[in-house]
Amino acid sequence: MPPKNKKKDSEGDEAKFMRAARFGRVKNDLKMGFVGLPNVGKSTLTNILAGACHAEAANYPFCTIDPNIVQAVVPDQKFQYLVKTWMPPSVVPAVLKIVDIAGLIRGASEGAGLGNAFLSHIAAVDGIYHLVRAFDSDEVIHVDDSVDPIRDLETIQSELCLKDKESLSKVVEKEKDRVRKEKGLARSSDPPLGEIFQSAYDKCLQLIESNTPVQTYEDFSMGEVDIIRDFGLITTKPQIYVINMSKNNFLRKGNKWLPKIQAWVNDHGGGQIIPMSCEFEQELMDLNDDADAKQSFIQKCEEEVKAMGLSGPGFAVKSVVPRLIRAGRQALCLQSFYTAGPKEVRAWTIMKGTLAPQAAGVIHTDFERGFIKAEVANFDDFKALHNGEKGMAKVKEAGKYRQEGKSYVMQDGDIVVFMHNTTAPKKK
Ligand SMILES: Nc1nc2c(ncn2[C@@H]2O[C@H](COP(=O)(O)OP(=O)(O)OP(=O)(O)O)[C@@H](O)[C@H]2O)c(=O)[nH]1
Ligand SMILES: [Mg+2]
Repeated sequence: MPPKNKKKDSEGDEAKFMRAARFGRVKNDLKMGFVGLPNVGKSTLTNILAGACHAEAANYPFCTIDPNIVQAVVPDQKFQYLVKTWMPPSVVPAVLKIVDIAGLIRGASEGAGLGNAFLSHIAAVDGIYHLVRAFDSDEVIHVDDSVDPIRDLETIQSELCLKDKESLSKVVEKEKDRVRKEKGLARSSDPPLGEIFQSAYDKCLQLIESNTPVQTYEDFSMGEVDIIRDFGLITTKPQIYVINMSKNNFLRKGNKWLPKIQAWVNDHGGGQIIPMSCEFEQELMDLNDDADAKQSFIQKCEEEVKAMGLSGPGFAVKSVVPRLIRAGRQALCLQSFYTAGPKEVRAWTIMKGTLAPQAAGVIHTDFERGFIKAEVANFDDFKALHNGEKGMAKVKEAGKYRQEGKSYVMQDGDIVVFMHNTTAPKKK
């Protein structure tokens, strides 16, 4: 049995994602990666998310041999509002980097299929979209011959956990060597390890042996987190379960596997589940250049939903792509701030909790080095006050234009001008 989490019912999604990020890298260009069996739709969905045909998609296992990185534009109404306000010649939205990793199969952790190479590709991403096939199709071969998402979830999760088990055993041997050297003990001795190291190791091993991602465990101490961060485990990465259903199932918001998938995820530490349909999204995307055809496609889908006797806001026919991109960004704890002016409106990506000087450094390292202050307007204040003007005059009049210093923690959607001293000395 894995160690049990203490109950934290009141906790929102935000706090959960922040916790998942405790093991991650602190960077602004973090990547999500698609993980799953061959032929579950990873390349198809990567293409859809990128809005262009960057990755290959074919009915052939192992068609993706090199990891293929795409950039998905982050849907953002605040950004769109600023663009409409300023109408500048240059518009730069935030993007989420997504890696299309080739399919894993049973035994990958021991090198089966294109095994270990793919696992190293997974190690190189910061968060995982775990894509599971729940659609039937005689035309699309399933590597294990039948559609069974629970078996598939088990297969992939076991491979990730087996790989982590291997990493853990290397880590513990290395630590023992270090302690032996430190204490001048013989190579054959089995030295006791530090208390925090041992408890971190024991908890991780218990989780991994029960096929539960380490990331889902909530009650590690800060000391344990610091140690686990150096273990290099795959399952410390935040994971979102994406369920690829048929178009029909997607429209009726039901699939016989979904309750079982939900139960399986709950039994394995919990996590966000996003049901979607590549078939639906692909048909919709193919009509991107023809607004009328797109509208009539949606109408036709809505009629199908009605004909099934289903109605209400839960059955609205709309793309899940924006939600997928937002969820990926949220899982990586990324957020945007904006710079807006007559020449350019731009969204910049930072991690939650970033301080003003480091945010300035995302624009240019000189801005961080010579940081003086940030002039900040909250997006909602700007929208409520600017009265159609392309500038901050009205926001200033209302006393809502703030001067913030070095210790200011950037908030999602800040509109910022950084003041900096260009003659500040370079760091040695
Ligand atoms: N019917 C149906 N076919 C799909 C769906 N999603 C993907 N496919 C088809 O399944 C085949 C494999 O899709 P890919 O996106 O290449 O699969 P993959 O997961 O990237 O596979 P590997 O790269 O081999 O690991 C293609 O022929 C797709 O058109 C779906 O939702 N419904
Ligand atoms: Mg592929």
